[in-house]
Amino acid sequence: MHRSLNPDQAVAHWTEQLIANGYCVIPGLLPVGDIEKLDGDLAGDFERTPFCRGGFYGERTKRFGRLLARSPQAERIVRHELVLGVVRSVLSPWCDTIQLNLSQALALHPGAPPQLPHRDQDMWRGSVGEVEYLVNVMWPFTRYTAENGATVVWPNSHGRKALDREPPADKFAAELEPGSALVFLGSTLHGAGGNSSSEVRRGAIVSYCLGWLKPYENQWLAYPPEVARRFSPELAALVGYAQHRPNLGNFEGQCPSILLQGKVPARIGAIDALRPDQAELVAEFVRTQDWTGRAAA
Ligand SMILES: O=C(O)CCC(=O)C(=O)O
Ligand SMILES: [Fe+2]
Repeated sequence: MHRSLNPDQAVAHWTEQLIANGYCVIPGLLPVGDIEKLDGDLAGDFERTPFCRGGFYGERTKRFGRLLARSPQAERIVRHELVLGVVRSVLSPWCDTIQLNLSQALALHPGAPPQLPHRDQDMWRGSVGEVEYLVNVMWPFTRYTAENGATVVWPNSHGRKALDREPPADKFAAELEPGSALVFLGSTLHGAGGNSSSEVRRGAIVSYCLGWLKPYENQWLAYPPEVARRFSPELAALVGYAQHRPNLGNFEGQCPSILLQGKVPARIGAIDALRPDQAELVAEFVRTQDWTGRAAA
């Protein structure tokens, strides 16, 4: 049905679903072959990464981040155009630009108990019920079934409902096929299901947040300049080589993407990076300023 939607209509359609219900499952986003390649590139990491420790991550799970440094295929999921369109339309009321919050591969092994139901926005201590801080995207590499621990989602638990003491009664296991994705808000109650099957549930979580927040995964350490230098400008901006106007995340007062060019000057000099409304305010102030205290040239 959605094949008939043009890209803008598709963004509007899925944004509406996401905002109305707190989640949506988008089918057929990528060819299964792309997902298989990504899963294959990460096979050694899935094998050799130790199991997590702690009751939240879960001791029958393995997780590792920095997917963009581990597989060239990771950009396919991180920069998926429809997903980015949806994320931008959900988060743009509160920020100038979005940023990558994390890219994390996750294997849920047989015997993993269900995860604590939680809201990912609780990693920050901002106001609840007024702001959406992040959008999460779960990309399955294997099939996700109720039996192998498909993510459990509480529909309509988002936004102001995050203030309710009791969660809504209804929840469901988001069964997914590779190539599709589960998209949900930072305010939506969810958690990994329990894996009572004999198979490993593998996938990746990619999340995006307001460009002025501290991201969950330290993106500048995950992708230092010598790594980010190989990224497209769009990808580099998504992992933090961009300023969030006004002037946030700068390097020596300029856009940190300056570090991805050839030679970085020893002394750089700061340049305003303001939103248009702020630039106008400042320009007007400077224009009408009657300043006689200037030292003689
Ligand atoms: O593995 C899942 O299905 C969900 C994991 C999750 O929500 C988390 O780790 O924050
Ligand atoms: Fe979560």
